[in-house]
Amino acid sequence: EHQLDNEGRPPIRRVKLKLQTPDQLPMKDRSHGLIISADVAMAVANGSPVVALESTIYTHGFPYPQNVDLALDLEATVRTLGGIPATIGVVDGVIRVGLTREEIITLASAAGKPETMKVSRRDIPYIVGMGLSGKKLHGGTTVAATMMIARQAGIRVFGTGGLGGVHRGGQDSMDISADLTELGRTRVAVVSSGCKSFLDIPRTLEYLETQGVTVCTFADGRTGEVELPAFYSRESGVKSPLVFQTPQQAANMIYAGMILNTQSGMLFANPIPEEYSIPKSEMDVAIDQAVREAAEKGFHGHTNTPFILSRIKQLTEGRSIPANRALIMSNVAIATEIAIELSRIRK
Ligand code: PSU
Ligand code: MN
Repeated sequence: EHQLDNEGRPPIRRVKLKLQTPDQLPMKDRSHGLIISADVAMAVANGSPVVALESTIYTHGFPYPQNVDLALDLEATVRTLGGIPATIGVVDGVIRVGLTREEIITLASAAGKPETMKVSRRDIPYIVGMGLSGKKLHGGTTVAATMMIARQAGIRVFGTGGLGGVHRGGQDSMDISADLTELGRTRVAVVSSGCKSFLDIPRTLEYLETQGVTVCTFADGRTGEVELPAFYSRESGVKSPLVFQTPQQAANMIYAGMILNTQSGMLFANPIPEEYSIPKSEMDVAIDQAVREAAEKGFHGHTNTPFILSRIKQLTEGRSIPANRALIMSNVAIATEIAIELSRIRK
């Protein structure tokens, strides 16, 4: 009874499956949890160069009101260079892509309040679900959460300061940032200054390699061995696995990931501008002291990083704040150039 095809095989039966995946939820349901600004939605639809920006640096990094200045300066940098900024964060329990000036001020002025959340991937269902339940919280999104949301919004390039990593002693504590697994599973290109050297940089690179993440440092004309930058320092003592010389090369790597349909993220490391860099030897002294004090005083788990960061800030006598600002500005500028090149390649 079967009708066989030319090669004697039974015909393929086409079954219509009715799946209820989140993507197929009616728009009205989706807009409860995630709102994309008209600017950004239009730019993504047109293939214009959009740059995602995170917000944990405003809620849990810089104090108010410097965080507002920084947020607005970063957006202005993207615009001046010809891109469209998309600052991502959670305001009143709703994820927003392309925060308005008012929303940026709302979020930034919630910095330091105990109810303001640092939102990583794991926290997204909580903060949005609680919002739907009537408890409307504000939250700054980490690199991991910002990547995940950027991907859903169709944004491919993201500029930030530093990345989370494997903490020193992470082989025992298992304190490994969700930023690293996110880079393994979410196809967004992140421009950062590498990761901070109070983390375990060699193990962070090993972990990223296992996760299949392309890690490539901007050499900007330098030849010979190029090290992965370590946030405040241009050098880390650890060789960068790969190197690129122009934003166009980075854009072509992103494009290659698209046409080959790889699902992994990429990390483009951009060293801090020379004039703001703090030499590794100097940073090592401050970091070793801060890490030692943290152990002596019993700062473990989630209290470890805040303690170390504030001690480093004191020990570097405030040089770390302008350095932090300068490196983020530089990363966001390169991210914009990469987004512009990508937009050209795709047209
Ligand atoms: N590194 C910094 N400053 C920061 C962060 C990292 O120098 O503010 C933030 C970023 O948002 C990053 C997050 O994604 O911390 C990582 O946190 P955790 O290690 O808890 O995943
Ligand atoms: Mn952690």
